[in-house]
Amino acid sequence: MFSGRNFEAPELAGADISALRETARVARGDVLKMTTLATCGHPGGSMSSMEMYLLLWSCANVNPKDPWMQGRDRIVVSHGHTSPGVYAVLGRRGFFPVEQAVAHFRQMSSAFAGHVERCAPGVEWDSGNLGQGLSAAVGFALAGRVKKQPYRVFCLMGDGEQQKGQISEARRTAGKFGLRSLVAYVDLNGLQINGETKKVMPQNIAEGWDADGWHVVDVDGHDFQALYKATRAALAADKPTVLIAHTVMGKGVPSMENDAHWHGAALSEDQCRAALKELGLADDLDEFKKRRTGEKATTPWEQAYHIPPVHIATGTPRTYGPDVKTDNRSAWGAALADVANANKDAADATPIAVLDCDLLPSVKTGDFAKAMPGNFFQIGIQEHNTATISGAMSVCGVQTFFADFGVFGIDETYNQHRLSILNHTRQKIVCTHCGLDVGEDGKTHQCVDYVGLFRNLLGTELIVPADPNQTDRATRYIAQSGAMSLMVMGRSKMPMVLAGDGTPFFGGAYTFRYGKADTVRPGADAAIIVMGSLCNNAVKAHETLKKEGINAAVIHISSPLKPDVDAIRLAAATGRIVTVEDHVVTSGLGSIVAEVIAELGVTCKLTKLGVTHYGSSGKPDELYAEYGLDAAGIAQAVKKTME
Ligand SMILES: Cc1ncc(C[n+]2csc(CCOP(=O)(O)OP(=O)(O)O)c2C)c(N)n1
Repeated sequence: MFSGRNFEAPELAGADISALRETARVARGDVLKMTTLATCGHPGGSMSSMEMYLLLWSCANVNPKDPWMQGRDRIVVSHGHTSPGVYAVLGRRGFFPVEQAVAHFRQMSSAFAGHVERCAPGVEWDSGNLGQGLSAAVGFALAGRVKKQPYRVFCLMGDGEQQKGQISEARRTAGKFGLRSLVAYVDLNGLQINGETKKVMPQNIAEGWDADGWHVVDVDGHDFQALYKATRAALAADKPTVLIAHTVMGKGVPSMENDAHWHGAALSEDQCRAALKELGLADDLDEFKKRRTGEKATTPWEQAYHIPPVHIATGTPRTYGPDVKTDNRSAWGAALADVANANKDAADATPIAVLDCDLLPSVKTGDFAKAMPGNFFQIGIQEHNTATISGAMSVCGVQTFFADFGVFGIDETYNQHRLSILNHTRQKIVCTHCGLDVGEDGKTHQCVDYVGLFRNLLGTELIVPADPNQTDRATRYIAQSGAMSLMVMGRSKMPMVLAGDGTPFFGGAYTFRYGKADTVRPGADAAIIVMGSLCNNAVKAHETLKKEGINAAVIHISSPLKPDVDAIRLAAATGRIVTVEDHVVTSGLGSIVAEVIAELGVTCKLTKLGVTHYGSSGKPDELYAEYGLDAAGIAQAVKKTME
């Protein structure tokens, strides 16, 4: 029996250390062969992190035969460019046949991508966008807390990577929440792409971790016993621990050691053969060369992301009456609290968590925090970190909501969301204060590009509700959805959108269906296609036009990324469409409608109303008037299309 299983024994047995050393030697050969065959990749850091990888995937509670085992320890590799080292170790530990990784590293259709991806069994988080892995590890640890699962989380990083600010956000978060189950490793090889880390950007690595409330322990990163004992002690500590692992880039092949060139360059074939000799390994490069071209690379594990299904009761929708004036964000906060109360005592309910960045009163998550105080996490003004944490929590089966203002929760954190969708996460990003509707805060706070940005994130859902009634129902929809979702709303209070008979259009028995447009007013002369809280202005424009004998339909699109093609076809049949959005006119609803019309091959005149230049401070209604997004402007645009 291997002595280090689950870090239970006080130390590793001598025979196990010998076996680990032998595996490390062979795995270094794998690293060299895979990078040489691919003619690219990152052997240097792969070889300096080798002992840490091997120790963790040998001693942690993971199961190569069941990589997605419930309650497993999570090992997050943040410096994802060291993928050759990760694949070599995972292969040697039996997560998959190592030969597949050696033969097909970085090859089209292979599971063994240039930077680690979750489609390779054993990999927990796609990474390589440096600085995000510790936040993911914090997310895994918080999810373990919420789910009451006592697994441990290990996070490995580079030393150059420590220059990223997001790491300090994650450190503070782990310190604040006392994440004792979390152990971090910094591969201190002293080198990065441009040479010595201390010259590229001087940094006080140990002091930074210490200041943020971590135990800091120096360790020889190539000494299995030292790493084992330090990790074991870390797991028993009263706060999170970082091991500063002193290592050598290119370790194991003297001609590569301590040379930044090998950070991201492959050996030539001749150099590789010589290095294999230095490592005392057989030269089987030609065999793998044949395999690389002779067999097709595949990703047999692609579907195996194993996020548990969602079980959430959505409660009873609220209806805000015709005389009520309120804002979408209050409706979202109330519906969220309803969902929390409907699930908090249900044993089989998917756990819910809410993350806030110091904006609780404005983003209306206070009632949730009262209903489920243990599931509410105040992360402070650390949006990059929060965005990644929410994604990571969601892949552990926690329905996680990240509520923020649009400019911070969408614009500021775009790359974090991008990495989240690549990681098949399903968190809910809920952003208030979007559009010109943020008004007096001015252009720095007017998030007017949310559709444009999220159009790029393939597979995400985006909902822009028209009024508080639709917001209520959309909130309940995203609460039980398995997709990564963004819900966008403004800031202002508004009256409800009413049907022709004066009842709330989106209230009562109205059911929100993602991708379904709502015809708020029928009309055959023209169609106003509107998104979000400008719906009321569109209805007013409809009424003005009616008095002048023009019957313009009002169609509300709340799901611009899944446009309702049938509704747009009917709108186009009127011959004139005016799109209306509190969003940059070049990348939002109008562009999407234009695309649908072109793809349908129908003929129709299209006028796009939206944000054409950055706004100023002002009351939302004044701003809307300036851009022609008020009722008068919309009516005017419809009339113009009819000239
Ligand atoms: C956010 C981000 N910026 C830049 C890069 C490009 N990049 C890849 S590796 C690297 C250097 C990393 O140095 P270190 O963490 O010391 O890793 P090592 O050189 O030890 O492998 C850089 C700048 C990146 N992947 N992510």
